[in-house]
Amino acid sequence: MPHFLGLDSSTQSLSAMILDTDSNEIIWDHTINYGSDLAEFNSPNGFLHNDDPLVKCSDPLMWLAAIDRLFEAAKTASIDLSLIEGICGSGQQHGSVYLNEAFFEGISLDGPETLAEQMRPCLSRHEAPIWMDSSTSVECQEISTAAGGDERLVEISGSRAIERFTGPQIRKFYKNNAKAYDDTRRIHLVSSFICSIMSGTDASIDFGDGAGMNLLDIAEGQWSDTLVEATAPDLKEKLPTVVNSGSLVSTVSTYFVENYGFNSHCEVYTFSGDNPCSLVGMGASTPGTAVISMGTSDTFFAAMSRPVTDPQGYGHVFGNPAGGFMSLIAFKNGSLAREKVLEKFDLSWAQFETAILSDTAAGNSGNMMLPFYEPEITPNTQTARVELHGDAAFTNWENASATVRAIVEAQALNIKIHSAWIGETPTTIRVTGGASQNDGILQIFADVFQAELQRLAIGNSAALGAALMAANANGAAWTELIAQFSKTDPATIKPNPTNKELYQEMEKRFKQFISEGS
Ligand code: XUL
Repeated sequence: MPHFLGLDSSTQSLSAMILDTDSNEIIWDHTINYGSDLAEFNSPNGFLHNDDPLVKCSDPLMWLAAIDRLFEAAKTASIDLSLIEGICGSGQQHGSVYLNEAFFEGISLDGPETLAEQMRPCLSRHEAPIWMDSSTSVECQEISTAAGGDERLVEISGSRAIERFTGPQIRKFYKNNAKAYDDTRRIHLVSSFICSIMSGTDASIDFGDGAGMNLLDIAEGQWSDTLVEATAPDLKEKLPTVVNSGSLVSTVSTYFVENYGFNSHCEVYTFSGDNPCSLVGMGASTPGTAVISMGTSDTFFAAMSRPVTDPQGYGHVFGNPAGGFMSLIAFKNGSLAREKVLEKFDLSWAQFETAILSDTAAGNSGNMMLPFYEPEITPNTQTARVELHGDAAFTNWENASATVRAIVEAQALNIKIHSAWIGETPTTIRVTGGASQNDGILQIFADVFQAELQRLAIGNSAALGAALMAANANGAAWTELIAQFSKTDPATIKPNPTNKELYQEMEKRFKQFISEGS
């Protein structure tokens, strides 16, 4: 009975999923929440308070304390970790960990102390900037200028310079703290840092997560000299090597054998980012099926048969852990904006659903909204833009049901418009995240995209994807793994073909509203 472990070190928690590929069962699915389980790190939402709202950093020692806490919980639950044959993992993308010379010895983890205690002296920077940080606009500009412009950056790395991406974050650290930058000998992503810990070695970065750094030449699969030089001096020697996701790193660190009973033969494979892992876990690693993740922010991602880039510069190209490439587009105004409408009219989620399914019809009688409660990243609006266009009751905020439909129609149209550059219209969309439980929201997305919407039967697609990557690296075939574990809920949402033209017309009007105010 071979067991495989997938870890997901995400913004707010660390999760583990253990699969048995003989019985096709999930043996253990457990989460350590940073805010509630590790309150001593003062990070209720996974990051440290900063007076500057643009700055978002986490304590990397908290991520390590969570690993010890997780395997303690496995012991308590009598989970036999010696049955695990392979480990892979997922990390929140873009975040970076800065390590000094001591790291190369310290990573063997042969001391008696906890992971956090052993790694503390190896940090050259005590905070790790994470993907929520958007304080690097100046550095993005500088990198873009030095590298020959945004178009060139997109051509090389698959993305223009993006505030949350690792390269601009590294440049900011180098500019603000040259001495600590100089003392830094290794810069890891969250994924490659946690992989280093699990393997007790200085692990590589994979193409999936590496592409979210503004440093990788995605066609060559190598760090780009142009981008590395445009970012910070002597950076290349501080970066790990870059390899395929799921490559063999080594056997598990003796720390886990001695403290938690792992088998010394258990293998560790190169980790990836949470979105690439989720692509696999959602069973969407081949083109034709896209994924929309409806969380705090919404993301759209899909496997690509060839690496097309977004001419408008909003979308990104990352490596697909199952081979080839994937697209990813992030939209800041997801659940956050939907909740604003809910609160404004004091509705429950059940009423929100009824407003769509029973009280209003496709097209919303001509009423439309611009739904950007926070400055949006796709499209780039420098300020919040909430605008109502339509009849008097609607524009005076007197029609709750029409406003509910308006925000969801606007979000669906916005995602459709800004994912069109991928050029592969999905016939099936798999949905995940809190809002994907709402049939009203899903019906609008099905109609706008004219695609069938499916929910995954298992939550936490990133940890699942990581466990599947471990099983695949150990020899199991993708098709079988996905058929066994990435099962969808039989209740799918089908598009209504009579709404197709209506939404095509709305798409044109929506584009016009966006461009009018910008
Ligand atoms: C993707 C992104 C987020 C993080 C957090 O570009 O920034 O989805 O990976 O999970």
